Amino acid sequence: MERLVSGIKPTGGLTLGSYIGAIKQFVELHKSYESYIFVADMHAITTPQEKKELRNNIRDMVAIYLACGLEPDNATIYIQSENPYHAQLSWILECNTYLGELNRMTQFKDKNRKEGSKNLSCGLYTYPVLMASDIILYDADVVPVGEDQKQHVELTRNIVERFNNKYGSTFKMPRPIIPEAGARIKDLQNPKMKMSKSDSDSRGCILLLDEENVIRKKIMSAVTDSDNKIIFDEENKPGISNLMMIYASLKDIKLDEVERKFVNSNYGEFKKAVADAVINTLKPIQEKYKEIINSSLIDEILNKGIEKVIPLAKDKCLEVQEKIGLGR
Ligand code: AQP
Repeated sequence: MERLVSGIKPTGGLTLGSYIGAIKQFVELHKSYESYIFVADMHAITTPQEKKELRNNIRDMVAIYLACGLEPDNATIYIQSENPYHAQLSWILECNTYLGELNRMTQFKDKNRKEGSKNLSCGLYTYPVLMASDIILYDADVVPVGEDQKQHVELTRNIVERFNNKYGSTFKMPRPIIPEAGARIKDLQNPKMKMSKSDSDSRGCILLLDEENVIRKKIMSAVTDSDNKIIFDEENKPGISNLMMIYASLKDIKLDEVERKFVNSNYGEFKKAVADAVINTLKPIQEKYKEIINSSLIDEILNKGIEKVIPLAKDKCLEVQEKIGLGR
């Protein structure tokens, strides 16, 4: 059975973007692969985090994974920082990555442009290498991610190729899995920008735990053009195209089917259908989340998860260190 590895940063309330781009795929795929899904808390601290909030967000993330449908019998769920081999391998990989490669990472360039380099940590610059470590430490075959992470998986593939050429076959070559609809869900108020936990205006971002009336209000006031035709055209109609992506993904249908279904509808009617689809998806998740968040299940699953991954990661790291000549 092939292996799947992926994770999400616990940097705040999870968005509908992360659900559609990542979690929905984890849930759909996790029974067909040997799956390792982690909480990427070391990635979270690449930007400043408040201690108590970070702890809560880590726990929340596990509850959300479970509430969305990940079954612990089919997926190993763990916290990244509890396995020291992620950082150990990351350092070795950093020493086998070129500055030029990191300079080309568009996500860092975008943040740098927005926030100015003096506020950015070195960790934010090198985190794509930690991500490579997260993936190849477990010999992952596939990595389900949203479009914004594709470049980082490409970097991982370059690192694997270079390392294997230099030291002999060591790591598996991973491949990204990117959803057909919903690879990049946009902010509802600024549909040229990605819907994001930390960067989005709260009116433009649907959180998985938002109440029904809040979700409805955000979708009904989503920015659109005035043409009133439900046609997919990301360039000229980014707002309506984004809502179509959301609808197509949640209903598991193609974009042309969405066009056909709403050919006689106006924007108000279509937005109502999108809001219904989002609410129908999120309501059962929210109910399950409430059952799980204060239960002992979370710690039980995390204990089991970390026990399973540490020996795997240790073996890989020792193999790498031996090939390089580190230690005795
Ligand atoms: N808007 C999105 N559309 C599609 N996929 C998305 N993902 C995130 N936002 C969207 C995918 O979700 C996974 C986890 O992302 P993450 O939280 O680890 O990192 P991120 O992409 O940086 O998410 P945010 O919300 O933008 O977090 P902050 O604001 O803290 O930086 C990834 O697979 C991502 O592609």
